[in-house]
Amino acid sequence: MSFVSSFKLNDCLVRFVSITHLDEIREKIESLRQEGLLAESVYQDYLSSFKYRKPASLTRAKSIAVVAVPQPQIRVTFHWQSKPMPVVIPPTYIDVIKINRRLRTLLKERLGSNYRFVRAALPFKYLAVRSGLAQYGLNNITYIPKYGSFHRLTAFFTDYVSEDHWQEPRILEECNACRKCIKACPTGAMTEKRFLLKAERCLTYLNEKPAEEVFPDWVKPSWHNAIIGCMICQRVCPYNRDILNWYEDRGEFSQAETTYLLSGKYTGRNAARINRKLRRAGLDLSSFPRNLQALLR
Ligand code: B12
Repeated sequence: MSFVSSFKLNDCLVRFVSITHLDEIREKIESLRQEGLLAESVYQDYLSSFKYRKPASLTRAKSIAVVAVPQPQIRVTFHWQSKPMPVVIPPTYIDVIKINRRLRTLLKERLGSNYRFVRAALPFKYLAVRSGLAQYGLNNITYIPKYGSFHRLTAFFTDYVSEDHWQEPRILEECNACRKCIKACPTGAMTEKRFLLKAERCLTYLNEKPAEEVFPDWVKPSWHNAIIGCMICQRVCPYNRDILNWYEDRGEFSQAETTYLLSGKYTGRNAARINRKLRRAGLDLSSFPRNLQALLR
């Protein structure tokens, strides 16, 4: 029997690896931790929830389907001091649940409705690169043809049996002679000395924390460039040149709404209403007012 093992679903790319690599993935992450290359706070906040085993709901899982979903930057406009202030939300923050649901439907349509697909909690970049679906950029994120780094990654355990695409991790050839991202990163999260990001210095790590946590003193106000996350290393990347102007507008906030968001006092129906509006743009109240204050200042 021949199996489909690498294909496109609309603009999404799909690749499979065997679940026999789960131990190797865990060992890789754990060894980085033991070598002291992963800050304990980053490990606890993001990596400790990975599950390197078959899900209880799909014990007959055989493969992991890794998927790259192209996504634009999102733009929302805050009206402030009688001026429209457009702000950016990087790719990957929007429509997470909707995308996963849609992908499951598309995968079943493509491979057969008898197969099951259960979302995996695993390190997606590593999976994407090990499957050959994507390549690492020097800025530590992954790149695919045409859409560069503008894609969301996800993965599903499945009982579908595919060819195993496991391979050595690769870095974009274009990165060999380019240091633009390292030079542009203002926080020193990227250095020549190591490939792995110093995540604890990444602006995204700091502005994804709940708003009660103030930015450290070493963060210069002029560095803030997105309402959440950061676009600096992706914006300077020559590989992204052709998609840099790919934006989707997801709403406007009036002067009154902006004033409310800057107030930091959110209760009752007003809070619920504005949170719904924020969610359409991949945001929520948890990073307000800090991130908006930092941008509008
Ligand atoms: C933790 C995390 C963060 C942390 C830490 C980032 C990090 N580098 O780990 C913080 C909060 C800082 C962060 C920031 C961002 N993140 Co993030 N994050 C994650 C998360 C939850 C896990 C990432 C992870 O596995 N880290 C562990 C490290 C060890 O893995 P790794 O980076 O792949 O490291 C490997 C390489 O360094 C490699 N390696 C080491 N040496 C060498 C040498 C060579 C030559 C080679 C080839 C490889 C190599 O080995 C390491 C181990 O495998 C994933 C979601 C998920 N479930 O996977 C999203 C995810 C990685 N993030 C994502 C995004 C978009 C971002 C931001 C761009 C958001 C933004 N715009 O602000 C920034 C980018 C920061 C940056 N330049 O890396 C996307 C990436 C999509 C893409 N195109 O790559 C993901 C996949 C979310 C998603 N569902 O799409 N993130």
